[in-house]
Amino acid sequence: MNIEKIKLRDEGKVARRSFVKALSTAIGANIVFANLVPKGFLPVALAQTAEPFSIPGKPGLTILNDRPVNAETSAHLLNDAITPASRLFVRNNGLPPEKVDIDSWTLSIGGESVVNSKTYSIKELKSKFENIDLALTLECGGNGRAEFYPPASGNQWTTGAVGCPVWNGIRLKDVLEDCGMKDDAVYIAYHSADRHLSQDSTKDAISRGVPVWKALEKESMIAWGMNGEPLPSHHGYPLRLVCGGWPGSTSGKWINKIDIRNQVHDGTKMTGTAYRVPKYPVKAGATVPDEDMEIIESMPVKSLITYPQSGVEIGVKDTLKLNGHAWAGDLEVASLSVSNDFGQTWVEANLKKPVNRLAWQQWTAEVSFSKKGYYEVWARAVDSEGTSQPMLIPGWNPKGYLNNSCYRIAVYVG
Ligand SMILES: Nc1nc2c(c(=O)[nH]1)N[C@H]1C(S)=C(S)[C@@H](COP(=O)(O)O)O[C@H]1N2
Ligand SMILES: [Mo]
Repeated sequence: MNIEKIKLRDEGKVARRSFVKALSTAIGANIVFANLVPKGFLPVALAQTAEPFSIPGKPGLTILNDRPVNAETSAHLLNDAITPASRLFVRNNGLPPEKVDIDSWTLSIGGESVVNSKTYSIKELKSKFENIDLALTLECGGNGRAEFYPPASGNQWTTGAVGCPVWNGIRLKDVLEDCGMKDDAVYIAYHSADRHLSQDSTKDAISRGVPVWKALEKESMIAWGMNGEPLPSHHGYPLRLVCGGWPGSTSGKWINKIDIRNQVHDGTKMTGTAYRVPKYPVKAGATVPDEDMEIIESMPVKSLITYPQSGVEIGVKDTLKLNGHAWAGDLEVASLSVSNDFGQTWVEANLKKPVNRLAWQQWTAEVSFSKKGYYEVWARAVDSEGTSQPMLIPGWNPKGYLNNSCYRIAVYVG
């Protein structure tokens, strides 16, 4: 099913009524609130065309690219509160290091604003600094990109470039303080052992970072483990950063150097349209001047329905039990609501507190239906500052970042 074609056809050529009729036929059920479906809005039953392949250690993940390796996870496979390694999305910009020797691996701290440059072995990092375990949400800045129109180049992530494992490691802060930071320090930059796709050794695959204030938060980590096991090779073995709530690209994998910088880091994928968005809303398809773009920091509020799987069938008298996760970048999620009538009415879900700051939160809800037919259940989270997920695609931007529109599942009642 070519989603783009359906959207285009709907935009003008085909009368609205026949569009809804065609959709009902394609779904094989009556769309109960068909008159409420916004123009160009595709019922989720048709939008789901994921074809699962498999990669070692990642059964059921959907592969978007094999060079570099990129794979995402269907929502129903993300049902665990703590994401197992086997179900965490993979986002590689280059070619991961092939032969890694954990005993000889080192992490050097340098840069213009370091007081004492130091180099640590992993053994030293483990013994010298307090070991911590934190559940931290990791989401790719491009998660949801597939829904933007005009389309943005890059991996066509749907909703599965997110997860929340428990990371095992130390505080980045402790290591930075052990070396000392000069007063003019503004940014932390990572350098890694993966190679640029071109294999040109003078180029980095990616080299990003975070402002000093984020690096010094007690949840910003240097991790060697995930869920009590050494990091899997795809996820940065033997050492990575984890900056929970920020674009996944700030969580450098295979790191061997951290620079304390006296300026905003200008490494690969820090400039231009990479991980940057317009400072103000722009028209879809617009060309945005470079000086009007800004670096993405905290990710926006978002949620998933991880049970049941989209397409579930139930009886008219049945109550549908739902559950999922919600997260809000640097903030906490304050509430989550579900709707079965395209957002006309909402029912508040039971929402748990995060196990620790910057971990996604679990929710449960119950929904019932009065008539048979095709329904959609939508979930909408609101963060602690009162900002809600939008129901439709939010602000278009050149690289298709930050799509946090409501997640929805198809439900057949009959
Ligand atoms: N060295 C290095 N670090 C990296 C990347 C990479 O390609 N190379 N990809 C980044 C991006 S864009 C994301 S979204 C996360 C993905 O982490 P994961 O593959 O462990 O899920 O890692 C980030 N860290
Ligand atoms: Mo990413």
